[in-house]
Amino acid sequence: MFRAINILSLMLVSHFALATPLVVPYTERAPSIDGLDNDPQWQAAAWRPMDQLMVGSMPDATDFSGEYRLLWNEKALYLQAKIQDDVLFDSHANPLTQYWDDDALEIFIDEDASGGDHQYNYNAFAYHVALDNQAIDIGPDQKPHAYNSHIQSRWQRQNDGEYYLIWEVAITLYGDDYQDGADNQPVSLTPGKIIGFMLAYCDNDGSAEREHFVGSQAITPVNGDKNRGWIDASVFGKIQLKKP
Ligand SMILES: [Ca+2]
Ligand SMILES: [Ca+2]
Ligand SMILES: [Ca+2]
Ligand SMILES: [Ca+2]
Repeated sequence: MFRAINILSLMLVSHFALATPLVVPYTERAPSIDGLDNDPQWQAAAWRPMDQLMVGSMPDATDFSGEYRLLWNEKALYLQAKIQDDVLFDSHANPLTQYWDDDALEIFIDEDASGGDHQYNYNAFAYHVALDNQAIDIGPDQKPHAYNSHIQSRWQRQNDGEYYLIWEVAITLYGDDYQDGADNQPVSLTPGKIIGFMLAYCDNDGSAEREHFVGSQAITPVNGDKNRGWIDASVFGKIQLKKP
């Protein structure tokens, strides 16, 4: 019995330890961050699902569904998400108030893929990109801040018989030595680099709190809670930058 459990836990550990990072292709020319899907560069990038429930109930496809793809060059990581959300909702005018309860694209970045606690430090970032394109996370002072210089964001509604969003983001990466108010230098990206990454969407269509929080990673619950990404970078997935 114990032996069976030990073998099972070893299999689980090795599964996570050996999980192959998702490959991100290189693009010399940055895609236009304009919410339009007409950059030929994106054709080289594979679509990845956003289908893992973290908070609330699992929405049906018209309520929320999403997928994303990534590109990189030395300057930035480029994200394009295709999001279906029936109601776009932003009930808190102050971007620093309950930003997780308004519709938001949440981008988790752990520049050195270290994993570990990042709740009140810069070991990793959890950028809540709001409908007004501002990017909010909690700083070491345990207060929310806008990190708008890290995130260039633009979305537009599109229609292919149904309405959806194309949401494009250029993400500038900063290391765990980032300091508030300092002259921080972004990290120049290089081939082979492994980065901790997760993407999620906070969907609210008119409730007091968000109705669904769905992301790209399956998360092992802690005391029944799968909403671990804003605290623990170890639950992020990993991506690897490839250059032909
Ligand atoms: Ca574009
Ligand atoms: Ca919705
Ligand atoms: Ca880190
Ligand atoms: Ca919504």
